[in-house]
Amino acid sequence: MYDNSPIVAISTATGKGAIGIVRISGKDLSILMMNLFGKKLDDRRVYYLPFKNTKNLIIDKGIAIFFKSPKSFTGEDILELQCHGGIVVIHEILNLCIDHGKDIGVRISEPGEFTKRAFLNGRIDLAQAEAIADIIDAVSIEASRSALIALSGEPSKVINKLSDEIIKLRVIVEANIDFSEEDIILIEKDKIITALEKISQNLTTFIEKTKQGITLKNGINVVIAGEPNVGKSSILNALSEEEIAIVTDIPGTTRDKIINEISINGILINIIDTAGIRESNDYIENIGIKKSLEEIEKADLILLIKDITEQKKPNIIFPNGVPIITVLNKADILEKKIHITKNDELIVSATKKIGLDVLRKTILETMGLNKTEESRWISRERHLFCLIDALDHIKTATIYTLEKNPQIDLIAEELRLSHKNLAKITGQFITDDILDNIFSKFCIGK
Ligand SMILES: Nc1nc2c(ncn2[C@@H]2O[C@H](COP(=O)(O)OP(=O)(O)OP(=O)(O)O)[C@@H](O)[C@H]2O)c(=O)[nH]1
Ligand SMILES: [Mg+2]
Repeated sequence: MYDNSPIVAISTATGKGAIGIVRISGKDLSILMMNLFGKKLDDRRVYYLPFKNTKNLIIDKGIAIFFKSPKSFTGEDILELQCHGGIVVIHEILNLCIDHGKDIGVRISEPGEFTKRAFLNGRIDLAQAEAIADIIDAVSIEASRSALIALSGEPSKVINKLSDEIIKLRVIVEANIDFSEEDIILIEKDKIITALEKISQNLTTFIEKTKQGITLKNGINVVIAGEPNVGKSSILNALSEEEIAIVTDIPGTTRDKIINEISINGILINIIDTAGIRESNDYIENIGIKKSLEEIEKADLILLIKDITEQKKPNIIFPNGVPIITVLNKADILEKKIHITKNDELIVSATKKIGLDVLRKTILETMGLNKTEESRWISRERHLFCLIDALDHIKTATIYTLEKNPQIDLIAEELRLSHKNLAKITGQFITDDILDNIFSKFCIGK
């Protein structure tokens, strides 16, 4: 049970602004409206009214809009007051809402409480609620667009479809619990295996999309690595279209890691330039090299830069599973016209700005984000963990089904657990502490 007393909050950002919005949500706001305006406002009508405090002093004049339950964001009555955006004014409006709302127990909302109510009242599911925070937190235009797709409920539709498939299969499996083992082997085994494989495939595809969605949310960490003097900092500068890092012909110029955020096709990329890796006796340079190796370990993608005129095999151990794009720099010296070698190495010139578009495109392609897909949505690690668990249970169910004498109750239990994990994403199955954890990260007033 949650405390469902009426809540109020300033919904606009802190600080001075042209307008400020105070929002109140509660089961029934009739008494509050009577206290504030001496009348009940009609649903979804725009009013221009004085906002008076309990001593009848006009604090401001502004717009009031009432959204009647259940057709409102929270599913409760909502009253929205738009006033001038002065810091003092807006706080006074907040206070007068609390004073006028004493009779019905109006209190200041907790972070994310409006959205939490929208979820608890069935206006949106949990994945959609999270998408609202993701729109607010979006770090790139693509992240914001994809969060909007998540808010529209597209990923939830896929999850619900997958859940339906699992439930259907559970019904088939459980219908066999009363039969003998031989019966199931004869009648249903192939059907169950086919259905499990299909669900497994669909889950795997969904997991891939979710990984991309997480990348969209967080941005891609691209680490530029290689030997000293190959042009790593020059590539950082060229991709940033700004002279950020110091470039000299002295090997060992860069020591500290240098991070810059760029956008490729609206997607956030954190480019990290690091110290060139080599055997060195220089104390400071060695600290830089250690930092480089740490960054390489954490990278989503590595750009391995080589000097095209003196290609050496760099003495770097790269982590497993992290994609690497090999870039042969200083192509202008050789006057090469091609952009990609037989070994998929990109040929560029940082100083002459040759091959940079191909490099940008390859970065997105390698991360699976090259196409502007209509159905790309933002995602969270929480969803990924639930999906991986859901897939694990389907795999275990498959192993049980393939056994010589399958135990129906074990298969049914695995299907139940798989479904439960999917239900966690949309919030049909969720514990209070997980909910609190999700909504506590929202801003106040949302
Ligand atoms: N001709 C040519 N020279 C380049 C190119 N890119 C970089 N250079 C030169 O190569 C030298 C080293 O460039 P940096 O960008 O500092 O190389 P780095 O890999 O960051 O070097 P460290 O920080 O020492 O590891 C500089 O003199 C650059 O001007 C290129 O595309 N063509
Ligand atoms: Mg450098």
